[in-house]
Amino acid sequence: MKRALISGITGQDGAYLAEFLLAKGYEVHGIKRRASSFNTARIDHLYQDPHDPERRLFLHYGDLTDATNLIRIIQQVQPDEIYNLGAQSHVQVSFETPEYTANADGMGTLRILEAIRILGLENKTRFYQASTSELYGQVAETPQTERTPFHPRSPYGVAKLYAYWITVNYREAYGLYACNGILFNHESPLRGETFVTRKITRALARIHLGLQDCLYLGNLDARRDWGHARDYVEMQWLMLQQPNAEDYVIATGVQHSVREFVEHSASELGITLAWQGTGADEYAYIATAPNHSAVKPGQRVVGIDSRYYRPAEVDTLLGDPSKARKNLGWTPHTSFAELVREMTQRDLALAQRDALVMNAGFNAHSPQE
Ligand code: NDP
Ligand code: GDR
Repeated sequence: MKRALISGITGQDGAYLAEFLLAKGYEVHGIKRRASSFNTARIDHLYQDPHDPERRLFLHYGDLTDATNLIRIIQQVQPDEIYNLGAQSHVQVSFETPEYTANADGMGTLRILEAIRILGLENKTRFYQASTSELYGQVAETPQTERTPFHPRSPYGVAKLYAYWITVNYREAYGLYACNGILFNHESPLRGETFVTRKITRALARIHLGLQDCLYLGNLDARRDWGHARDYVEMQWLMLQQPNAEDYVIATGVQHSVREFVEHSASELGITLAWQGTGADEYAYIATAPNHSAVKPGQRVVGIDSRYYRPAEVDTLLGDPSKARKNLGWTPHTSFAELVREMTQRDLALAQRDALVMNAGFNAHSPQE
């Protein structure tokens, strides 16, 4: 039985990857952080009774900023594969916590690679690094490939640039099977609520049911290549099953703006929007809505809040996944329309649950970004 260790198992990708590897028959170990409240909601459905002798999912307390802890976990687990998905992964937050982001996202990667060496696991353990299209930042060419030069635009992007190169360096210097998946944005119903796609689907569902008044966003014209996380974790695994370690771009090759995402999600709820104004004064109001909706024509439901503008923005990203298609036979299964539909419908179901709870007289307050 193969053994995998996942840092960031409690995150979006960690949850999909753990499920994927368990289905493939792996024994799966994950690193979770100590938090003041439960933080395993995304993997609770995979939970197995710790007393079950057949169980194949194990969680270890740990942190990418703690080398001693990483060495101990890796020594104990002796993994065949390590997936380094753990990170402070929010680009805007990285401007507010740049040193921590560098420590967890940059140095954290080095700590795992060094642990593999210290423990003499160079010939046993394969390493996957969660690299990102944020490396391209101010893009030098479109679409972006494995050969496009990097120009990151945030402390997050710069920390991930270090992680990218240290992964390449350990491959070249010590012969480690170590590779970078340069993944473009990927989303799902498990996406963190403060990333733009989930923020949109969650807010529009709540507005539709009368649980929220308005959705405030930043740059509506940012363009991204959005895929589904479920499709992308398959690729993370495939990259570690090859004869040679190589780096791959993972993307759909299709791009949309934040504004288009808003419009698609609204239309999933039967709502059409109309836009007025420009720049920071732009807003969207209801053009048409179904009779059962809490919103009415003319009502403003999307506005701009300059808090969500970034000190340096990545305006456009579009990936070319030809190498992954050719060498690994990988293609994404989920279209943009299907992704928006799945996310919107899931958030509508969650909002309906909150509405039921509130109508029954209970408190159902939900944090709003
Ligand atoms: P999430 O933010 O959903 O998950 C991040 C995970 O990392 C969580 O489990 C989090 O724990 C954990 N984590 C954060 N800080 C630390 C730390 N110091 N030590 C240990 N664990 C930590 O991210 P995604 O699942 O979306 O992304 C997975 C990886 O892929 C990340 O590295 C991200 O940067 C990268 N990436 C993501 C893309 C995307 O579009 N989703 C695209 C390209 C790259 P907790 O639950 O306790 O917060
Ligand atoms: P990103 O994702 O920065 O691409 O990083 P995010 O969803 O945060 O932003 C995408 C684009 O939308 C614009 N935007 C807003 N973003 C947020 N979060 N909130 C808003 O209100 C808002 N309004 C407009 C942003 O300016 C940006 O242009 C994600 C993360 O998962 C990274 O970890 C990963 O490496 C990259 O994707 C690829």
